Amino acid sequence: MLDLFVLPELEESGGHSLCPKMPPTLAGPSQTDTSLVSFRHMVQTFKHLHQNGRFRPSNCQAHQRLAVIIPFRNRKSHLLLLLYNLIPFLSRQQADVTFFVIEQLPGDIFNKGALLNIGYLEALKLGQFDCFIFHDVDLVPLNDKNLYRCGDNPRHFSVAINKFSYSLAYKGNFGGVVGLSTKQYSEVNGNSNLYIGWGGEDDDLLERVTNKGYFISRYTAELSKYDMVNHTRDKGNEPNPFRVKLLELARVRQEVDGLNSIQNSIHYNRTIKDMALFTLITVDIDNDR
Ligand code: UDH
Repeated sequence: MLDLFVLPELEESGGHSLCPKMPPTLAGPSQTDTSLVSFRHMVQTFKHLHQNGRFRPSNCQAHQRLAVIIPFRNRKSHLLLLLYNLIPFLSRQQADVTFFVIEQLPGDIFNKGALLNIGYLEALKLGQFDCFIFHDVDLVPLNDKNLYRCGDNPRHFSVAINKFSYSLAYKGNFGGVVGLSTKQYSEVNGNSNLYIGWGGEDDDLLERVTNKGYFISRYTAELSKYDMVNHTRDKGNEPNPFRVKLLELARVRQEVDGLNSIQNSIHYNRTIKDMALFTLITVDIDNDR
């Protein structure tokens, strides 16, 4: 049955004209809304928006079709908080957005790079997207002028996180929340599938992006503020001892490790479920294929 699950067809403009480049509905700086909500409450709250996690403006056509890809395991409270804040944030941005939560089942070590690749590949089987936003579950944006859109170069959105005193964690940081057009992500061959456990996959992606001649776009720190939810290190995502060695050969591996090799480098089964606010892709990964 699962393979019959397809997102509702994208009607093109539906007679609407393009939304303004700068949405008039933006509010600027905000604080994280920490109200404790359930999924049921959220589905009620946002019921005027579309099904299957697809939201779009009612009176104009968005500039881009966004897929937000959220890597996930055992962080339900973070996911609730993120969606409760991100849905209104993106509505104010007049975004056309579909959320995909890519959940790795317990068992093997967390493999964030592979989850992002699976999210990208599965999303494109279900719908058409111009722009992919890869979004850690624990980062809540604090200024809706931080426009979630793709451009000529990949964009790093989460520049100024409270945990790092609202400045870049380190020069060359390309983790947390990043956006690449569908074409850019394909061109860089996605993420590496080989970073098993915490660390390194984001630095590897930066190598891939710069190796293809792109540079990283960033808005100002003022616009790019985020709250990171406090958490301890997750079981099953311990630091990867091989991450530095892997990174040294990032550019050498780029053409043979990524979107084009996922079937060969890991073994995975996936199931897909419509959760109303988002599409849940559950993945059982065996890293030692
Ligand atoms: N993630 C999960 N579940 C996991 C591991 C990772 O959902 O078990 C996802 C989630 O989207 C998270 C992202 O992967 O936001 C990145 O993982 P992370 O939050 O562990 O990475 P980060 O570098 O934190 O943000 C590292 C551990 C910090 C320990 C701090 C102790 N003081």
